[in-house]
Amino acid sequence: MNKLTNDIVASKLEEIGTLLRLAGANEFKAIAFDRAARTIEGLQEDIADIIDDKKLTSIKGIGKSIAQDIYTYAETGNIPVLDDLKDKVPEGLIKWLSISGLGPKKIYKIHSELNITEIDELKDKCKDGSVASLSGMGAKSADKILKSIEWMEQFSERCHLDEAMHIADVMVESLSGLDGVQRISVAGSLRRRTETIGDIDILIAAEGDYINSIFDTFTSHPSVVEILGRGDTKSSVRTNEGRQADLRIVKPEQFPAALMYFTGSKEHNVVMRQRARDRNMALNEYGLFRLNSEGNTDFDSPVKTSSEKDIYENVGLHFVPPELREDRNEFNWFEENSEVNLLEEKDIKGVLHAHSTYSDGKKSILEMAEACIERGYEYLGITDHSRTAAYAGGLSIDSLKKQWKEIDRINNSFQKEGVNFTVLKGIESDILSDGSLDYPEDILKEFDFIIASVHSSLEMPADKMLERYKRAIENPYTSIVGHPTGRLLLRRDGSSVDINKLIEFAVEHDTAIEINANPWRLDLDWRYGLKAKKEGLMSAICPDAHTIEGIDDIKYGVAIARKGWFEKERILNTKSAENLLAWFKKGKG
Ligand code: DGT
Ligand code: CA
Ligand code: CA
Ligand code: ZN
Repeated sequence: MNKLTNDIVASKLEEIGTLLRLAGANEFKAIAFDRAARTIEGLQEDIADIIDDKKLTSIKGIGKSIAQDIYTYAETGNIPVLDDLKDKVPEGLIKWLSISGLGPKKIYKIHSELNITEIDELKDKCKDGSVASLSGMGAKSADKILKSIEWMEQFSERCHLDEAMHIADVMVESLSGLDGVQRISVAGSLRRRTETIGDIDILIAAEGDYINSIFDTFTSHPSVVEILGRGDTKSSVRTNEGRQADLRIVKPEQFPAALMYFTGSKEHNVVMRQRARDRNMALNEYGLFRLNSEGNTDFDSPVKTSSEKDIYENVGLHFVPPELREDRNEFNWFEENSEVNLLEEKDIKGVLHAHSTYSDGKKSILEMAEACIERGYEYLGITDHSRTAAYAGGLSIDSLKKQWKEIDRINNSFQKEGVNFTVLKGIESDILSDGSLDYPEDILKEFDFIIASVHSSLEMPADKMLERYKRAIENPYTSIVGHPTGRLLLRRDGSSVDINKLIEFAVEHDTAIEINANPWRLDLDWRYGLKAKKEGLMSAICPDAHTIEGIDDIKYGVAIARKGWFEKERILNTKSAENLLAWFKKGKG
């Protein structure tokens, strides 16, 4: 089996603790496993070495029996007590753990006294008063459980990036001006800008009496419908959108380490802790500390750090932007390089991929253009749907010609008024099943640029889909491939086309692949960023706007581009209109 790490062993022990409670075992027994898990997680030494030396019982908090479990695990890859528990605890009960406010002890009580295992049964028993009548429960608890289940069913557990960013903005806005708030930041997956978000994490540095009043403001915020927990350092709430938000408050001197810890990712943190250990230091959520002569964390000997940058420098790295903290290539890169010239929102000069009332957009070309001007952009590439996309009002050749005339008129009047703005003639052409584009060549050659997208037969086999894309990319009139997988996040998977091959082929043919900035798509996926960087893939941040507000989705696209290591230079719509048109022409040459 793979080498045991401290984190793996700790998580197994934690699982045993939880399952013991679900099985109704003695609470002290469960606590012993929790404590052992926490001890091992915080250990400076590698558990594998301690196992080799047979020294587990010399660690405080690890008794003979748990030590034996770990030795068995190291030898066989199994822990009998865990396997027994998995057999014993009904699978339905495990799902109850995701009902907020319902811990394993209560779950066992309800399960054993009412003899139920499924969430649906639990719902019924909450409604008919059975849960309320159990000792220690009451009507209020039953109600709370019912409400949590309803939340769970109404909303998926994760949400889109735009929703999370919006909730966090509102919260941070209401907290940042409070007395005693010395520093504030979002953390977690939101700060790392992953495409979907589980819960929202906010971190504040504050001291003394301020802490309580900051938590008061947080838990009584108008958007809060339920307080999930309130402690001395952490409070959790549910917002009226059905989302969970966690606020943690730490001492100002702990803020940099806490921010790093709660930003994650877990994988990034694991490597950071190891790098600290390799340099005779210990890194945890409280700070960076020296080790004492026994090799343990010396909490009296902190390494002074006033920012995340300081912590990174202490472990031999330049500052790693939060978006890149996924344990992909960041450690290699930031050992050598002080930065990546990551794309920024202000670099975006124009809008590509927008729909108008000619197809399924809600606004006219002029209205969309004026909204772009208001936002400081220099051009708008209109890309309505092509004729095969009848369901989306795809354009016949006649409508196209009408549209081109209208665009010419708009551009002329801008020029006359001295407005530095250009509407580009584009199309989002369907890629037909055989890979061809949706108009004859004499029409295709008239566009300034073409986005080629798959909207039908997404489920065709991967190799056929790749061939289909290859035909489209080979077509000299294709400038940009649209939303390459066609996925809708949290709703449906996209096609199974081999994105690595698609990237290679696109680069070979001077074709870009868009980052569709709609928060339901965010497609190209950022996980292909390193491949794209290696090949030199060009991309564009495309809002796929159907409304004026849709234009502002560009910010999510920029977030994902940063997460995918895209520099400004590889994003087409950072170019001036003139340079952009020249790039589009190059592909046709
Ligand atoms: P999410 O909420 O599922 O979208 O993802 P995150 O990354 O926000 O995860 P969350 O909210 O559970 O925790 C926030 C951060 O806290 C996470 O990115 C890393 C850190 N963290 C939480 N639990 C652990 C842990 O058990 N070990 C380590 N090393 N870090 C943790
Ligand atoms: Ca989170
Ligand atoms: Ca959290
Ligand atoms: Zn499309």
